[in-house]
Amino acid sequence: MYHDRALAGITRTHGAPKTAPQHFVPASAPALDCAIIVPTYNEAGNVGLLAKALEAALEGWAYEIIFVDDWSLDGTPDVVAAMAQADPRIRLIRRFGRRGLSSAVLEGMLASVAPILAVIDADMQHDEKLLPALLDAIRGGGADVAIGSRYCAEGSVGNWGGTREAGSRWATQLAQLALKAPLTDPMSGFFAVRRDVMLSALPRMSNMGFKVLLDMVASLPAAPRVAELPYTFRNRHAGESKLDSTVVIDFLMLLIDKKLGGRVPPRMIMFGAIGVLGLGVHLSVLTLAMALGASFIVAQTGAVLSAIAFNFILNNSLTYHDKRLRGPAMLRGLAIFYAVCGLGALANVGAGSVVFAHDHKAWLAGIAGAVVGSVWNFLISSLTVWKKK
Ligand SMILES: Nc1nc2c(ncn2[C@@H]2O[C@H](COP(=O)(O)OP(=O)(O)OP(=O)(O)O)[C@@H](O)[C@H]2O)c(=O)[nH]1
Ligand SMILES: [Mg+2]
Repeated sequence: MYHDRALAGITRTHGAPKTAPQHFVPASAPALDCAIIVPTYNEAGNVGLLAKALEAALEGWAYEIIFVDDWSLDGTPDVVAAMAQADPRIRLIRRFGRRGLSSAVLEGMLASVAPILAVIDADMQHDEKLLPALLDAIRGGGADVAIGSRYCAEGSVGNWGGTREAGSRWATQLAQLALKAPLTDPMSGFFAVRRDVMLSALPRMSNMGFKVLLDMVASLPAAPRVAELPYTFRNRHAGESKLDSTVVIDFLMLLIDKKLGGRVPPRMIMFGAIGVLGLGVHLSVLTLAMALGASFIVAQTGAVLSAIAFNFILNNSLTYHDKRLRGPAMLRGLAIFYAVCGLGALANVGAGSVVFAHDHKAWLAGIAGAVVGSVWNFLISSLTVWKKK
């Protein structure tokens, strides 16, 4: 029998056997106290230093370090593989054709049977000397989640620029919207969690973007007992940051997903919001073209074509930034998007006509047509234009 109810639930959903073999007799003491999950993308210059620092910090703990690498091309997997050959406590998971910090961390966690799971960045920005205190907070039974915080007590973001610090504080405030209990640093990438607690959050996690702690805590069935311990964020040791402007989009989509309880895909909300902006573009082009003396047919055609192109460009760089089309693929995508939206307009008129025939309310028929057309555009374009990955 599985003793872990959350795991048993997940296993059943995916059709695995309901009972485990009975003949295995577990050793009295667990072989592992904890697993340290390290997501990596092009961190060849950091992983060796981190492994050494973790070895020193975790003296006395039975641990494993799981590096989860998304096919780095700078040699990171080779460095980790060499370390894993020399030290059986080090493991490597490689993922091909995929990127994503949150999903990498989760897959690393799921690959371990250790009762406590911790996460630390590869670039030495997190103070590994805090790890024993984080792990102890959980092992002692006082906390379900223990977080290294830059914003509590004497914690600090180190020498960040003003803009990044302001952005992080703003996001931290906004993140509270999705949480049942406030956290001083919900955006922290440095934390430890009891394995069964993580598993109980898993079915409701959005699993997207950079913010795995926020996603996990917001997905727990009940507010967890949290320990927040201060540390000072250090400068990246080697390599480049993977943070770019798209993390803001991912963050907003994560918040939307949490606030709506996962009922409406956040991409659909984003697609709809861009559609509303597109309406503004449509009306502006129409007005301008008519003011310049164009006939209605010409002005309206120009407005439709511009609004569709506007929607395509914004959706390509925001809603689907993780599947962004570039170069010739982008032109091909735009052509398909025009075709999808053309059919969407037919669906719009068809649905509107049905409602109008039934109700004779033009505004209701107009809204019904627009909703059907927009949902069509979203669903079909996600299956045709931005389908890969
Ligand atoms: N597996 C995997 N790891 C990633 C991915 N993106 C980032 N990482 C790792 O996640 C950790 C955090 O990424 P960073 O780029 O350091 O992000 P950050 O610390 O918020 O930003 P900086 O302060 O600029 O370093 C690092 O260990 C990265 O190598 C990814 O797509 N897949
Ligand atoms: Mg970093």
